[in-house]
Amino acid sequence: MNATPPDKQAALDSAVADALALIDQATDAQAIRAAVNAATGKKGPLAAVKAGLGKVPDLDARKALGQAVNEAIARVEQAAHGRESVVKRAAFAGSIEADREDMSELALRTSARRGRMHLVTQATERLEDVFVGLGFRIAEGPEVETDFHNFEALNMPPSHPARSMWDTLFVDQDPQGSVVLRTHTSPVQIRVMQEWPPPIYAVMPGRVFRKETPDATHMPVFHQIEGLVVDRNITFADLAGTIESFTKAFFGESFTSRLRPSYFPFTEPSAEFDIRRPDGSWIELGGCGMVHPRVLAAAGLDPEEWSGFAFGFGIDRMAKERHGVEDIREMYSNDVRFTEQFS
Ligand code: FA5
Repeated sequence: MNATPPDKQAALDSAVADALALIDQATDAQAIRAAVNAATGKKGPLAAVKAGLGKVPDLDARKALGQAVNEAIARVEQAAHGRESVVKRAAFAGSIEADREDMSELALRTSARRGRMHLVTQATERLEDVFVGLGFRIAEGPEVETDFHNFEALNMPPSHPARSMWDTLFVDQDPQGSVVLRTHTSPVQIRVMQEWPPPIYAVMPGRVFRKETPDATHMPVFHQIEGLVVDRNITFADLAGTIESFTKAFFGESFTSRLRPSYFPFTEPSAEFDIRRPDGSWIELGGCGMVHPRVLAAAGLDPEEWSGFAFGFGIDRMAKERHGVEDIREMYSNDVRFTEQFS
C-alpha cells in the first residue's frame, strides 16, 4: 500500500496542528466550531488537500491520501468534542457561582440578632416573681393621673409643701393642675384600696415621670414598684422583715438592708430603704413606712380596724445595681451592644 506523499502529510499535520491550537484557546462552543470549520470547511486547508485527490493517479495512493484526510478531520473533531465538554463544565460552574445567594446576612439576622428584654423589663419581671413568691398580687394603674390620686389622697392637700418633693409634669387640661403625669406609683395604692377589699398584699410596677435633668442616677422617665400591705395588726417589724426577705431574694444572700428614718406625707413613721453591697457601701433604693391613717381613710378604709405598710422602689436603680451598670443613662442608650451583655 502506497503511503501518503510526505508533502501532503506535512500539509495535513500542519492544518491539524493549527486547528488544535485554535480549539485549545477557544473559550466557548461557538469559537470551537469556528476553529473546526476553519480547518475542515470548503475553503479550509484539509478541503484543499482533499480537492487534490483527483489528481493523484495511483488508486492506492489516492486511497491512502483520502484516509489521511479523514483521519485529520477526525483528530480535529475529537479535539473539538473534548474542548466542548471542558468549556461546558466551566460555563455550568460559572452559572452556579453567579446564581449563588448570599445567605450570610439572613443567618446573622436569625441567630446573632435575636432580641433580648430590656434590663428594666427583666428587673420588673424578677421583682414580680419575688413578690408573687412572698404572696403578693400584681396591680397596675394609669400613667396619667388625677391630682387626687397622685397627691391629695396621699395626704398632700393643695399647696401642701411636700408636693415640692416631686417635680411634677402637668397635663394641659382644665381645670388646670387637676391632671398630672404620675410622679410615683403611690397613687396606685389608693386605686387598689378603693377596689380590693382588705386584706391586701399587692405590688404595683410602672412608669413614672418627673421634671428632672438626667444624670448617672436620675432619669426624667423611670420606673418604680410600689408595695402595699393592708391587714389587721400589721407592724413596722412586718415591713422590715419583708424588705430584708426581698433584698436577699432579689440581690442575693451577700446583700443586707437597712431602714433610715425619713419623711413621706403618706406614711408615718417613714423610712428610706438602703441596701448594703458586698463591698460594704450603701445605696438608697426607695422609701417606705406605715400607711398613714389619713390615707386609709381617704381610700375608704377604717384606720381603727386596718393598718398597713407601703414601699416604693426605683426599678431602674435596682437593675443598675444588680448588673453593676455605672450610669443609669446607659440603659436607655438603645445600643444593642450594651443590652446584649445581659441575658
Ligand atoms: C417616692 O416616690 C415614694 N412614692 C416612695 C414611697 C412609697 C415612700 C411608699 C413610702 C411609701 P422617692 O421620690 O424617694 O419616693 O422615690 C423612690 C425611689 O425612686 C428612689 O429611692 C429611687 O430609687 C427612685 N428614683 C427617684 N427619682 C428617680 C429618678 N429621677 N431616676 C431614677 N430613679 C429615681
